[in-house]
Amino acid sequence: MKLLPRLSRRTLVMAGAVGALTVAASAVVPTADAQAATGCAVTYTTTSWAGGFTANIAIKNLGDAVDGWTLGFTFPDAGQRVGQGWSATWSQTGAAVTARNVAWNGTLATGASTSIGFNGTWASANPVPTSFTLNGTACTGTTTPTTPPPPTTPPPTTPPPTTPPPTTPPPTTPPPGGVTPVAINGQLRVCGANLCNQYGKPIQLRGMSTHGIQWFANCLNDASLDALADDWRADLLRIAMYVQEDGYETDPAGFTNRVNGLVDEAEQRGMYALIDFHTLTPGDPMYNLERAKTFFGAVSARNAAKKNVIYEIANEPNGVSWATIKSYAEQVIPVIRANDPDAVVVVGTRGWSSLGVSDGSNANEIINNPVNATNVMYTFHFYAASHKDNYRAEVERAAARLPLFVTEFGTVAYTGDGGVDVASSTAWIDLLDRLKISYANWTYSDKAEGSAALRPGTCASGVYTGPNVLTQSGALVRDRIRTPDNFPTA
Ligand code: IDC
Repeated sequence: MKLLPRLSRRTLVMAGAVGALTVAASAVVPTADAQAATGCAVTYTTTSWAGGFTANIAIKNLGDAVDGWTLGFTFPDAGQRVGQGWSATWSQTGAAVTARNVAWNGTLATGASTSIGFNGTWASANPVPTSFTLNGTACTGTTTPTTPPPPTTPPPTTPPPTTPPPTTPPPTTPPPGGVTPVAINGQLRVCGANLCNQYGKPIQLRGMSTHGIQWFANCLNDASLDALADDWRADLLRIAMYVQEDGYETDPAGFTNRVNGLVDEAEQRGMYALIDFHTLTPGDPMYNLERAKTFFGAVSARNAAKKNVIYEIANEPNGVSWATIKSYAEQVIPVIRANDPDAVVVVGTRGWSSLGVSDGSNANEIINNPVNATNVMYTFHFYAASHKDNYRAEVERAAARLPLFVTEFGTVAYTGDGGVDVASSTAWIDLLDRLKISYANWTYSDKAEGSAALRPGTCASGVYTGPNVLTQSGALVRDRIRTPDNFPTA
């Protein structure tokens, strides 16, 4: 008979809205040698805001290797609910919550850890759960207060897991070929005027932009993101976080968490996540400089270890000079680099990210005076019914000198509404394909406007594939996105 030492360690940290709890336990092994040793350590960290919270949970297996696990805990308050979760299958009955492994994290060797989490809601109070079980074994201990973490975001959590290795099936149906865009391409970097993958080969990412996440969160859930990854075979999810218009400025911690949750959702499906600081009105990015530093400091610290994150620091500067945009970029980029030195950063351009063309200028102002930083790309946006040959000509000319990223385009007019211009949209996408310029289409939402890919009512219905879902714009863009990728590995 073998007795494992009883571990008894638990720390509880509460500082403002940030809470963390560590629970460790190891069970006594019964006499039979065949009986597996069990034990677990759980760290539960939350960040909350009015009515909502994000929980990040690190699970460490202290027993024998397991193949398949279930984590159980009980919410202390009856009003706490699990919402959108990641890296596990979540369910809740009354106050009891269970999280079951997904395909790629079911096997946990002795000493191995995995990280899961969810966004939740609370009604009257949001206390941290204090006891956990793993495959039925209780993880219990005593509370020892520790020094509270600094009161700023991001939460001091273990980041959720990195992308599963290519041999492990992702939690959703794998795309044809079996491996995801992130699994193949890994950490991206700028090489010359291109975006290159981990093999140093130029690639093009094709995907969709959300609408404003303050308005169309209901279009962003497991089913819709599965459809984007599997049915659309998208490489990229752009997360459009407006700063004004009821966006980030109204709830910085809450929006930061929502963005992080979507980064994880993209990662689980092997898609890149483009974090869009969606400034629009006012057009001077300096108006939001301090907010940008706070936000990008938080998301870059939290996501530094991930390979799927690209930072877009200003959606559409307008009414300002290139010199002002460049100065903004040179103040925000160091904040990102301090945490995440190797991530690609995309910088907005003059005239609503038109490379200056909509202001009567052109890309020379950037070519002659580029941002003083490496691993940087420049934003170009177009709306096909409004922006045509002269814009295409400038993109083709500039692409020889500048790494360009079309972080947003519409098939319709610049208002985001009206009819699809099929001829101009086709000419644009053909050009982007030929030049290997990455793109995201506005929008993966069901707003009643011409640019939306989903028909009104789709997100309430919960069905994202099949004949009754796509608008004319959605059908055109999906047909272009879902063709096989060309991701060279040698
Ligand atoms: C539009 C949306 C529309 C919303 C409006 C104001 O389509 O539903 O009411 O913003 O927030 C952009 C912007 C993008 C615009 C889009 C269409 O980046 O926010 O979205 N557009 O007007 N630049 C050029 C066009």
